[in-house]
Amino acid sequence: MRVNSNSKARTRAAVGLTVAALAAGATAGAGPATAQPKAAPAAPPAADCSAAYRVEQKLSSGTTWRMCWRYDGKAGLVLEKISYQPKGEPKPIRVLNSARLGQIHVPYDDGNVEYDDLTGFDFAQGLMNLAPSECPGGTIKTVKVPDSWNEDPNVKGLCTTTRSRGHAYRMQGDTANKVFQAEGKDLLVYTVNQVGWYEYMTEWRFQDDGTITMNVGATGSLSWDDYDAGDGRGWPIGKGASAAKATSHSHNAFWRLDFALDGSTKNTVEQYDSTVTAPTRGQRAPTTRTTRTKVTKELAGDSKSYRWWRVVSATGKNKDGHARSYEIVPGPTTKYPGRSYTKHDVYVTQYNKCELFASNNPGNCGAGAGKSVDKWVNGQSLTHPVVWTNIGFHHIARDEDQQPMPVHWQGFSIVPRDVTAMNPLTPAELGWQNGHWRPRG
Ligand SMILES: [Cu+2]
Repeated sequence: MRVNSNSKARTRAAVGLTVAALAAGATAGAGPATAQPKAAPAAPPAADCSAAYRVEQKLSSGTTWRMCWRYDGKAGLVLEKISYQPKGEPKPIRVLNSARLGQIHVPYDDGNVEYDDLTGFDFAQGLMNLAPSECPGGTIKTVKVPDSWNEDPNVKGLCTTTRSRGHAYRMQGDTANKVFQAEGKDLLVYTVNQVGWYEYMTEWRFQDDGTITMNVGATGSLSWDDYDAGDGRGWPIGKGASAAKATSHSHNAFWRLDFALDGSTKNTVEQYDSTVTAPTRGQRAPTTRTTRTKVTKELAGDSKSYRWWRVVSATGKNKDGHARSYEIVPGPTTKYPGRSYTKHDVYVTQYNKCELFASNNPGNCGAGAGKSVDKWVNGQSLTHPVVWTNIGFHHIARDEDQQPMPVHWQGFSIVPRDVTAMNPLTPAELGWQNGHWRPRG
């Protein structure tokens, strides 16, 4: 996108037309698609929402993901009551109450403009119709867009499908004369939202091993209004040395995760740091020592080498008796130091239903509460932690960005740590190899 205020109206009009044209071409009267009823009949309903708003997928490797979805007039797709049930677990394990984008903040390098796409630029209203070929093997659900620009607010805009991700594991068995290997399967849930010239793909990937990966992909076109930046603030993308220069900019994407491990929001947060020291006398190699710090108060955290965080269940333990947890694994990021709310990689705030967007939050969360996530980190004790992640991408355009612009991705994962007592995809023959073991016979 990226339009100055003069051209905003023009751009928005073009967007509206596109959506209307597509909506007109969509099948009339197509109701919401039903969820894929693949769960084992004995499984209790984990997601208490009506069928139209339920996503339930049993992957071929035996893992079932369940969740509810809704569509927010600013955040777009919101996934709720997300649970994970690998084979061998008697009931679904709740992971998250709510998972959603928390903002996409886009400042331009020339200092002329910056956008809060979710709360300031109608991200949600830009939901795009998806062609069946964009959701191979899956189901496209109809989404009613709040405050739609179109006469018909219904958009065939939510794809749920499955995808292979290559090896889940491989092991040359010493105890059996065979190779143990399996292909990993993912449930994918995604939408495409047009904002000005850009199209953002919001993708949620639920792996059969319990990992959840959330990514924003930016595609569409470079803004047609920003082709004049020299002085190291842009990159030539047309013919020759005097070509138009596309202005560089950042996409700072935030996610907001409201954890509810084992159904309880009283989770705790821990930070781990490791220190490597040179060998002392008599040691052959450097030593590495890892320490845990309990995060009991709100946090503005900085990623660094040898540092990680996890959210720990208040109640649930796996069959080994270890507390269930999910580890936060950030993807590559370029942290933008230009705004107070982009200065840190991870924020943990005490739950407040008004605190929904990392910047330009529309709600008034109380006197002096401020409009951005950094302001909400003010020393409260954490009894119901909400995790915010900030993943930045500095986009210096290149010739290949025309045309269309290839998708550039940014995101992170949450990875189970001790949610199950073993690899949830362990084949039955290896189920005894938990902890200290040695080959039998
Ligand atoms: Cu960009």
